[in-house]
Amino acid sequence: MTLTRSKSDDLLAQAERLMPGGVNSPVRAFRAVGGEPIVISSALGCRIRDVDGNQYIDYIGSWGPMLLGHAHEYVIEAVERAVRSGLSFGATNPTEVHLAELIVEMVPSVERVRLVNSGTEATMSAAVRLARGFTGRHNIIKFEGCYHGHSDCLLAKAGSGAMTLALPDSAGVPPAVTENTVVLPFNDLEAVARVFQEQPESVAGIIVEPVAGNMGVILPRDGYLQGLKDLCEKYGAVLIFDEVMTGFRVALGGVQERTGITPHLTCLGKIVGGGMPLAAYGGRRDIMECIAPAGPVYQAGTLSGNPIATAAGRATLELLKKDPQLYSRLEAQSAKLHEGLDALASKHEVKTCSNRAGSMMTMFFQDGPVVDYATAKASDTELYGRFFQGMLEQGVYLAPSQFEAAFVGSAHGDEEIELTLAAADKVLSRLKESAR
Ligand code: KE4
Repeated sequence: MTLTRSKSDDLLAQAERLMPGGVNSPVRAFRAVGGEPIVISSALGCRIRDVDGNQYIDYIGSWGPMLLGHAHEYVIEAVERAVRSGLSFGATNPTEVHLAELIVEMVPSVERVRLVNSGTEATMSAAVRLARGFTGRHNIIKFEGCYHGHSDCLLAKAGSGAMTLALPDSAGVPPAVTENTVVLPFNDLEAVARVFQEQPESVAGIIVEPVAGNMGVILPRDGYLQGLKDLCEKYGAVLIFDEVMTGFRVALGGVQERTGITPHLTCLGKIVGGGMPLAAYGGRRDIMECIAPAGPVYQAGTLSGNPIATAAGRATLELLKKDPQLYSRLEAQSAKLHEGLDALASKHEVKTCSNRAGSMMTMFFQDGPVVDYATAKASDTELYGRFFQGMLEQGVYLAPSQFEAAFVGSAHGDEEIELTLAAADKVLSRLKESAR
């Protein structure tokens, strides 16, 4: 079934004449899976509709924010009420105070919080500047395959040896900017210990996705997160959990609630803004009190804590708070999808390995196991691209890259899971036939 897509194509042609790649964020261009993206005109619950009227079951959910489904009436009504009182004041407003209160209440490590406008801002301010300002040290450890937004010093790739400092991972980033970034393999605690042993006074902080989502979903090995925390506490470095994707996703209080391992700082985004441009960083009081105007580490933002964005975030967190069974329902639906896809891949003899943390998952097209960037990269990305395109034609919208997560939300009911598995049955059988 080929989708009618003339209106998408016309708009994309116009978009490409106006915006680099026709998009405002690279992954949306479908370069990793081939073909042309679709232009989305509306969304409701777990479904999206494109400008040609095609409808899809959506497993991207705006890359994570739409845990409660698109256009949830409680969130929409909160935003509608807020806009009638003005869009932005550039001053403290009641809603940002209420949202800050909810974040401090829900996220175990957060005693003080600063609201910003994107995950990139949160990690840039927390990971780099605040950890450096608090410790007086310069080096930041990050992990290969983990993505923390596009700030210069975090767009870095491993140098020639584990001990050497990182190289830029994007044009336009001067080598001098990544010289204080150390990039190590994810899930390798020994590699981190060696850096601390070699340079005990140099590391300002470690930033980690406590469950990785940006090389596909990869879970931390047993003991890994606690090991990172122990090393940070032994050597006086700041442990930062980048929970932009996992916060309010894998549990109300994120990975730190699921594991009981609390970092010194946490970055939040996506769900915390309910789909609006809002993110946050927070953590231990003495560290956060270093942030201006309370302390000497500068960070600012015209629209930070904006009354409309905070209305969406507050309404979202209020819904999570008053639905204690939400995460067990999400677990059940996600497990149904996960196990169903695994069974179908086996049935059609397509090699896959699925990793899942709560309602975020990735089906890697390979035998597995997938435990770090190197093993993730061994996946058959061409086969994933064909699976993606086949599912799109069947009305299922997956992440347009093997190295992203799929998200199940509270609006994905039994019907949608069954429709998804029926689509996967057809597509995987075709993949097998064409592989012969
Ligand atoms: P933003 O600046 O895009 O709001 O957040 C950056 C970020 C930080 N930390 C983590 C763990 C993240 O996953 C992200 C952004 N995630 C990507 C999806 N892999 C956003 C999608 C996109 O780049 O368009």
